Amino acid sequence: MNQLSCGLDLVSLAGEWLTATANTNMFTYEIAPVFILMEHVVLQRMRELIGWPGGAGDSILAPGGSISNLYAFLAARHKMFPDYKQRGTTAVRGQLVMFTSDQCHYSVKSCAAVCGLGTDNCVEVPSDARGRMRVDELERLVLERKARGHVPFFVVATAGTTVLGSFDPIEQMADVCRRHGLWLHVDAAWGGGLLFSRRYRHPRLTGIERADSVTWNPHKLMGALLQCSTIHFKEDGLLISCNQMSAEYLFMQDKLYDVRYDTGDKVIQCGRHNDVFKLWLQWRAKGTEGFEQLMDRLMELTAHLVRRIKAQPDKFYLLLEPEMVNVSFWYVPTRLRGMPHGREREQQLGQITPLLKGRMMESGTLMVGYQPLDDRPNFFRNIISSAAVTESDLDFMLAEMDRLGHD
Ligand code: ABU
Repeated sequence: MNQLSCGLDLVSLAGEWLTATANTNMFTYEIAPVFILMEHVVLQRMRELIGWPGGAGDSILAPGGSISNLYAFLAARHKMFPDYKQRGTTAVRGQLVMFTSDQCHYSVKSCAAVCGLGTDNCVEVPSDARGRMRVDELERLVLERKARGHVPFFVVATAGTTVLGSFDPIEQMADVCRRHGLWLHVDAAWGGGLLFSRRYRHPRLTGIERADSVTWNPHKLMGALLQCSTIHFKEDGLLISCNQMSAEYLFMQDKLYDVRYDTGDKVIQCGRHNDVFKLWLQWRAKGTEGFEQLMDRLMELTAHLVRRIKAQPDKFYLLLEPEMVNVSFWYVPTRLRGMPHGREREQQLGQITPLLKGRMMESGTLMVGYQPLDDRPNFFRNIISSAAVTESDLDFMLAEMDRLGHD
């Protein structure tokens, strides 16, 4: 219950074993022909699920969601300033600025730090009480930066925020991006799996097909073994044009085969781990319907936990109705049960939360993540992303928290 990536999918495990046995790199077709073709098939199918007609576009598997977000940043900058690759900062007149919500994953801000913008130029747009970006504020802040002579270029929507599991309003953000000529990236590292679910995809991911790029991590909600992260681009050809260095010892153009199957020059890494086989195998075993059932099941389990929390209002306090499988709550020990809920009680609950987590770890029975957020002191963030979790596990979890924390 502690991290976004939990559990063990046995088919994916089998894929990982075979991957290790083959022990090959993914940078050229000649040393990984079948795996490269699997990447083509799997990534095209994922682009179809995003909603790009016929699965058009281009994608790559990257070492984690943070690097996937970085690839999106680099492609967006390359699209707007194709000379940046050769000329560096002199290719840009004015200060580049990017926008994301104050609930985004920290890797988004890190793009600004590592790519020379500086974190002051990663504008954090305020979110509403449910953790969703306020689009009116996005537009106001874009206009404000433009008025200062800055150059907005990159907007990140989060589809499934790390703490609350909230979804930014992609459709409205896409409208703002269109009005101002900005690249829209959707960080769906966490929430992307819901694209499989006809029941839960909308309204959470409505408008994702309007994005220029999408991060989506199968190692999270879909249960693929770590690591398995993907980045998708609507425009084909951008990845290679942005990142290509044409190393002559590896990416010779006069090879026996169609060298477009050499994927290594699309990325800033050289060596690339085979992260596709376990996902391909898992998808073959489960089918698209199987992934849909998994998503629906995780959401049903979440609803069960929310019902159980609400049924015990003296012991548990739900912070908000979840949009995804993140359930945010406080455990209330006996001595605070008669106290009216307010700032003072929240402060005390915030102090109790890490102590209770410590007791969980010492007893060895469970772990549930916690964190403060904005003006809310430490609260629990329970994650249901393992297919092995059952209703009785969730009932046990609440009972165990009460056993360990009631005093
Ligand atoms: N990359 C986000 C993972 C954070 C978590 O598991 O809580």
